[in-house]
Amino acid sequence: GMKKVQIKVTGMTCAACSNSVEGALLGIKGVLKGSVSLLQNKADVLFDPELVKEEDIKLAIEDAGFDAEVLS
Ligand code: 9UX
Repeated sequence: GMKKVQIKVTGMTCAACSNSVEGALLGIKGVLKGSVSLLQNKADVLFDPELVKEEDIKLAIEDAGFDAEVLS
């Protein structure tokens, strides 16, 4: 089944930042949905745990240039 994870994302200062995080999330094989809140410094991600791990999602956000911490 699918899993959800909430990730704290820091370093986003504008809507283009949150859009690029969202693009990075949606570019990961195994991520079905990714919505990023600039104001709440959060990303909600729906993913297939058979294809991708929470840690990989965190690393993809960091590769996009932001700090990320898995919350749940
Ligand atoms: Mo504009 Mo957001 O450079 O980094 S995309 S502040």
